[in-house]
Amino acid sequence: MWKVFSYLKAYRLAIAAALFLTLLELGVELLQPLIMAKIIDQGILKSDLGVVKLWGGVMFGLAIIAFIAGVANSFFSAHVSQNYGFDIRRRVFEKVQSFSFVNFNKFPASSLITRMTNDVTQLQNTVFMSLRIMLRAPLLLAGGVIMSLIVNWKLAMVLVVALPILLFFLSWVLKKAGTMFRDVQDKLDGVNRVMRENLMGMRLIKAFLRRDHESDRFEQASDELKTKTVSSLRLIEVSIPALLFVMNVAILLILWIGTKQVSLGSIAVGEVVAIVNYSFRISSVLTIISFIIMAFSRAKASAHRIGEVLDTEVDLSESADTDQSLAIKKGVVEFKHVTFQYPESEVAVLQDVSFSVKEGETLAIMGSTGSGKTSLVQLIPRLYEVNDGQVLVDGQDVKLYPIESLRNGIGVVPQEAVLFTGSVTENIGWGKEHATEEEVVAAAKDAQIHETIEKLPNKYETRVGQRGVNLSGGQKQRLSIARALVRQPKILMLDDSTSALDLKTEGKLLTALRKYSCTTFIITQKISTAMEANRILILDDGRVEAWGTHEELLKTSPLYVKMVQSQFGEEEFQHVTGFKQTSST
Ligand code: TTP
Ligand code: MG
Repeated sequence: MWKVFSYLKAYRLAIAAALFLTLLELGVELLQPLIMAKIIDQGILKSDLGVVKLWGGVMFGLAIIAFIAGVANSFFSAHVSQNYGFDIRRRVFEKVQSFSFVNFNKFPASSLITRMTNDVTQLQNTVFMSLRIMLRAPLLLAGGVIMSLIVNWKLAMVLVVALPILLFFLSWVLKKAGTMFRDVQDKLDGVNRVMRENLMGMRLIKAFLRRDHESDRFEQASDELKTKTVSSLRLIEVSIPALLFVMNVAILLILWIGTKQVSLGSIAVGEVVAIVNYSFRISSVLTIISFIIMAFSRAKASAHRIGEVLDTEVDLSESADTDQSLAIKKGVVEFKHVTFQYPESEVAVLQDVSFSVKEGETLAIMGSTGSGKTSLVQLIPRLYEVNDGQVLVDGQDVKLYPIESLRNGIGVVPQEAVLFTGSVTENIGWGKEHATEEEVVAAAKDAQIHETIEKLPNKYETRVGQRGVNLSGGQKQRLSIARALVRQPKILMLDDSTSALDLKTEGKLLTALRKYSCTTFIITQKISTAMEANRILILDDGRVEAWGTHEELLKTSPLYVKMVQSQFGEEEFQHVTGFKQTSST
């Protein structure tokens, strides 16, 4: 947690300037009652107008100095706190970017968003307040007591006794509120989660008429947040009157003892007035201190939550034996007895998987839903680590590649097309740094989306994603294929990416892909697509049921024959397989 605050180091000078200005302001504030005492005792009581004028002038001058110091302090405080917030946001963002999938499972997206926004703001506000008033409050407290001691140490003893009681109470509140506010931030995560899910699933909610249900869910999360916040604030609210009570008793005591001493002639009226004045200032500071405690407790909770993200160990990093010179040259892929299991799951999703794909060849992967197709291809760009066996690219274990050069050579088209807010060009060009206009158009043409784009209102400059035009499922799929193609990858992975395309468009796409001479993995449910590939891999519940050419599989894989039967009519079946349907079962 302290690491989070240590980023303030970069702003040492500005912080020093802000603190110096605070001290200046504080000095003026502490001198004022002293001057007031002088004006009363030497000016008013002795009817000396000259003294009143002189010290009145000094007080005015000091007030102007304090004003200027205050403005300058605000300037520095704002500078430090805003930059500090900016730094932390950037660091958290970069850290999250480096997360592996396993890391992501630990932090829900909504929680990461709260941490990057609300928690950073809490820290920012606290830093601003610290520089602006936080230091002033404890110093004014201590300074008030010290000045009182200087004015009249006997009378000031009352304050000296009251102070430890106040401090003990304050530290107790600080500790208790810290834990309470951590709960508050967790509840805020909850509210954000419901909100996020709702905004993303708006169409579904409307179609299913689940508005009331969702409203209830939101209300519940929101209510939990309210209850937690109220109970945390109550602690602070109760603490203010308690502190003021102690101080008021002290002031009464000072007045009582002071009056007696004045009548005995052992103390001047101005001195009593000064000490009472200091006591009132201390009282007003206590209210501020309560606010500060609240801010600090919140900041402590937020710093803890941000620290959790920053301290997360990225488990999928490069090891010592990484060969920095390695890069994908051919795109040969081989799986050797690969077994893989998701860290959060109990069972292996892939077991003893072995196969290989030659340079420039296409492998179709088939299998029922949940059989492990997506999991299998995720292992090639090393999004997850295998538990057993090896994944080799160009004959080298993927673990030996620098992650960047490994992933640079791979184009991924995920099962669910993801578009970013921006123009069509930006979305396609996203696949390759500094992609030229021509490269983008060429990729779009090959992905069979060029004609569709030409019909959009602003063609390639049309905005898609949020607040842009909506595209159909198949259009999104083809945009993400174009995004992968623009990379000119050595290995291309299409995860069910042609599912929404009609046969004719799909055929054109597959023909266009041939000229890319990249090793291609096509996950598909369609036999017609699979037949275009050099070989087909059939997965069944995480195991390789069969692997070979279409002709080979017709002889060796009952599962494949079944799929062929179910997808083709009798005549087509005969044409595709070369034998009558009845003879195959
Ligand atoms: P997948 O590999 O996603 O199965 P699939 O791609 O063959 O299925 P589909 O055709 O529907 O796309 O999942 C295999 C198993 O792994 C499944 O039981 C769910 C599980 N799984 C996880 O536990 N975590 C994950 O992140 C993913 C993707 C899958
Ligand atoms: Mg899948």
